[in-house]
Order: sequence, then C-alpha cells, then structure tokens
Amino acid sequence: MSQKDPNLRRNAPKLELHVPEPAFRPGDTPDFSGLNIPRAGTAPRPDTSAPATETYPLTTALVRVLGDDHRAVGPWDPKLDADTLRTMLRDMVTVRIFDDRMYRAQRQGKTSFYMKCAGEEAIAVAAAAALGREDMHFPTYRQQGLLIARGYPLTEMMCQIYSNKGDKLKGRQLPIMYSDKAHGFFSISGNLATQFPQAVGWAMASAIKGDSRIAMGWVGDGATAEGDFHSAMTFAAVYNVPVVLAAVNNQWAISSFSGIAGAERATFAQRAIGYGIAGVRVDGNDALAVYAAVKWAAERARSGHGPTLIEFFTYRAEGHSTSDDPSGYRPASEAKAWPLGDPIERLKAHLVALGEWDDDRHAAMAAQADAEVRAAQKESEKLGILPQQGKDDIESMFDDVYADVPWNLAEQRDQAVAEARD
Ligand SMILES: Cc1ncc(C[n+]2csc(CCOP(=O)(O)OP(=O)(O)O)c2C)c(N)n1
Ligand SMILES: [Mg+2]
Repeated sequence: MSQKDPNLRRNAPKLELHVPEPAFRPGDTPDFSGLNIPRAGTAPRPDTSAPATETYPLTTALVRVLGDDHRAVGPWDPKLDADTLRTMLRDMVTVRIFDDRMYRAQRQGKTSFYMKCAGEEAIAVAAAAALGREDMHFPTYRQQGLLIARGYPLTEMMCQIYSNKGDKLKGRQLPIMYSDKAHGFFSISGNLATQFPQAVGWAMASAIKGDSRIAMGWVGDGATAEGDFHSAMTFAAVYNVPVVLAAVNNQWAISSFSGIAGAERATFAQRAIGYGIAGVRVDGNDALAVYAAVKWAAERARSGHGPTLIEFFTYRAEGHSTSDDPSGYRPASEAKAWPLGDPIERLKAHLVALGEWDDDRHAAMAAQADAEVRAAQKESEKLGILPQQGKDDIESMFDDVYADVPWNLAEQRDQAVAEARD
C-alpha cells in the first residue's frame, strides 16, 4: 500500500482478528476447573407452552437431573420407572460394545471405516426413549444409539458396515451411514447439517398433511457453522414447525475445537433465542436430563408451541473416526479429565442408588449384550467382509439408478464387466 493511499489512517489502531485456540494442546495438563457446571436440579422447567423468549435462562444453564449422590433431583426429573432405566442402560452398553467390536473389525481390515460415539451414548439412547417410535429422526453418523434403542437388527447394521451381500444399501453408502424408514431413521447424509433443513421440511410436511408425527434433526457443534443450520432455524421459526433440533456439542469437529464454530462467544443453545425458538442446554452425559429435555421439546412441538433447539453438552471421548488420531491435536488425558463423567457409569450408579441394580446384574447384562453383538458379527461376516469384495458383481453398480439404463451407461457397464472378467 502506498503512503498516499487515502484509506491508510496512520494513527488509527491496527485492525486485528481473533483466531480461537483450544485451551489445551498435546502435552498440556487439561484443567476444567474453570468450567461452569451448575448443580443438578437447579435449572427451572418452564411450561411446555411458555414463549420461546422465556427459555433464555435455560440456554446458558445446564439441565442436570443426576446429582453427585446419583439421585434424581429437581423439576426436570422425568420420574422413569426402573424397567425403563434398565432398558436405557442396556441399550447404552450395547452401543459401546458394538462400537468397540466394529472399531476392532476396521483395524482387522474387515471394513474400511468406522465411527464410535464413545461418551455420547446417553444422547441418542435417551432421545429414542423419549420420542415416539413413529416419529422421524434425521441423524448424523454418531446416533447409532437411535437404531439400537429402536431394536434395529445388529446384523443389518454390520452388513451395512461390511458392504456385503446382506447390505440393504448395496454398498452405495459409506460404512455406518445407515438408512431405515421403518425404524424412523432417515438415510444418513455425509454432508454436514443437511439433517436440519430435512427434519424441518419433513415436520412441515407432517403438519401440512394433518399428521401427528414430529421430526428430530441432529447436527454436531461443528456443523452449526454450516449455512443449512441457519436456514433451517429460520424456516422452523417462521412456520412454528413441530420439530426438535439437536446440536450435539461434543466440543470437537475432527481436529477443530468448538471455539471455531463460535462456542467462545455464546452457547449453541443461545442461538435459538435470536430466531425466536425455544432453547435448552443439557448435560448430555446425564441420560435422565437428555430424556426429560427431549420429552419437553416433543410435547411442545406436538401441542403447537413450535420448535426447540437443544444443545447436548458432552465430550467426544475418542477419535473422530477410524481415520483420525486425536493425540495430534489434544491431550491424551483430556477425556478422563472431562468432569461430566461417563454416561453409562452415571446411569448405572443411579440404578444402584435406587436399589434396582448391582454389579453382578450389570456384569450379567453386559455379558449378554456382548454375546448378542458377537453372534450378530458372526452372522453378518458369513455374508462377506472387505477383503472378499471382488469385482464379480460389478454390474450391480449400475442398478437402481435409472429405470431405463441410458445407452452410454449400458456401454460403460458392459465394458467394466468385460474388464473385470479379464
Ligand atoms: C458440508 C461438509 N463439510 C465438511 C465435511 C467434513 N467433515 C465430516 S465430519 C466433520 C466434523 C463435524 O464435526 P461436528 O459437527 O462437531 O460433529 P461430530 O463429528 O463431532 O459428531 C467434518 C468437517 C462434511 N462431511 N460435510
Ligand atoms: Mg463435534
């Protein structure tokens, strides 16, 4: 810039940008003592018909039900019976075992890819329990708990992961990108945040048809920075759409920390208020709080009081996927230092405190879940694993795309089949 440039104001302070940096990097000792964690039972529970603006205090608070003594406390206590709590615990344990086995299957070369939800099991499992079976989820890749809690066969999930002969999606989707309409599980899209406008659109259609089913859309903290998040929030507010919108804030988007998506400035739940939408911030490692918040938002949606944005505050305890190594960008001890604990241990301790559970019953339940997962794995592996995938049915790549295969694709197909034969 030349000194004669009239835009150069020599005495004015230089403009600067702020580039967010996570508090801890590899080698640092993570310290979460500065984190504001309100006591369980202290967040108010407004009526489900309350105006959206009245939920503002809930967007900076943290809805927590399970206290340090493992008892349920406060107005958000959903007062679930012991059988429901045990079912949620079993589903969460199954998710974790399933994740561990599929992670290992990837390391053994049986599949190309897998994604765990370690530390986040309570969110999908309790949300599945709180919503009706007929309601529709628009999930991301970290809500496998929805399918498991809805009783979707584990073998079907594994066949999809192995892209084998039992894969209903015929290898057309990345492993773990399930789809099953009958279980209210919309096809997972790898394009982040598409889940929000799709859930809003589906819920609008449900209302237009005079139906009573609602939708629940899911995104991560990183995905809230996508344009789709904002256009969906606008549509949801304008048409008072019967939808529950979940932002799972596990604080990481692969190697980017949540500050890059705006978390240093405001909570993700706070954004709701700017759109005129109800917002709630929830301890995502507290299965009872997750259940209560989803139930509240669903009731609000069903009774014509519109959408809710729920931020589930949690921590991604392991890598983003099998392709990721988090030790390159955060301290290895960070997950252990995370103060909101392990959602499975917390729900287990609650049941024990109620006198409805003990270590022996827990071990027996976990052993049974493990046996179910192993049996499903054996069954699905009979239908093929990655190294066995040959070129023998290469022509199937062209199926189910066009009703009448265009001549140029038919030509390519025949050429590919001929080459595979050689
Ligand atoms: C539109 C789009 N941009 C980028 C990506 C690549 N990508 C896949 S997952 C991911 C991180 C998402 O983080 P977050 O939304 O916090 O969800 P989390 O993985 O933590 O559950 C990114 C950047 C993508 N799939 N789609
Ligand atoms: Mg994230």
